[in-house]
Amino acid sequence: MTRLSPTLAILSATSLSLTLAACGAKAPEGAPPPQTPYAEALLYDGNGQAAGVVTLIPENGGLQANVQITGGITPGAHGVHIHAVGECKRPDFTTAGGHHNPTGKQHGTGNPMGPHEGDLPMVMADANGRATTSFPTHTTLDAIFDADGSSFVVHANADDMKTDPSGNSGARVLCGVFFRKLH
Ligand SMILES: [Cu+2]
Ligand SMILES: [Zn+2]
Repeated sequence: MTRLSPTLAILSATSLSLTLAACGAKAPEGAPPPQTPYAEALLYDGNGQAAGVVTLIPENGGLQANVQITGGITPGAHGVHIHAVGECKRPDFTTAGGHHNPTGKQHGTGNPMGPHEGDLPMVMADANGRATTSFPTHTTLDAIFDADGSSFVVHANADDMKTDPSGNSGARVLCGVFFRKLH
C-alpha cells in the first residue's frame, strides 16, 4: 500500500499553490465552476423516431452508464453494447461496426476469451418497452472518442454473453452516436 507521508503531502500542496499563484490561475470572482467532460448519445429507431438517451460519466476510473429508453423496443431483455464506429445510418445501423474492442478480445463476459470493452449488462424493458438503468463500464472517454468515434446500440434480442461476435442478440433496433458534452 502506498501512502503519502504527512510531510510529503504538505510539500506537494505547497508546491501546487505556488505553481497556481505563479501562473495567475486563481479563478476570477463569480466564475462558473470547472466543467467536466462526459459522453451523450441520443437514441433513434430505424424510422428515425427518438427513443431515449445514454450518458457515460467519468467515475471511479471508468465510465458510469445511465440508460433511458423511452420506446422502440419490445418488453423483456435486450443486448446493449458500445459499438466501434460513431455512425448510426438507418434502418439497420450496420455502419456502427462491431463492438467497441480496443483490447482485441472476443465477445461476452461468459467467454474465456472475452469480453469486449463495449459489452454491457442487458437492459430489461417493461411492458411498455421502456427501461431506465445505470451500471459501471470499463472504458474511457479517450477510447470512446477515438478517430472514428463510438455509438450505443440496442438489439432486438437478449445477449447470451458468450457467442462471438455479438451474443446472438439479433437485429440492431436502436442506435445513438456519442458526442462530447460538458457539465
Ligand atoms: Cu451490439
Ligand atoms: Zn461484444
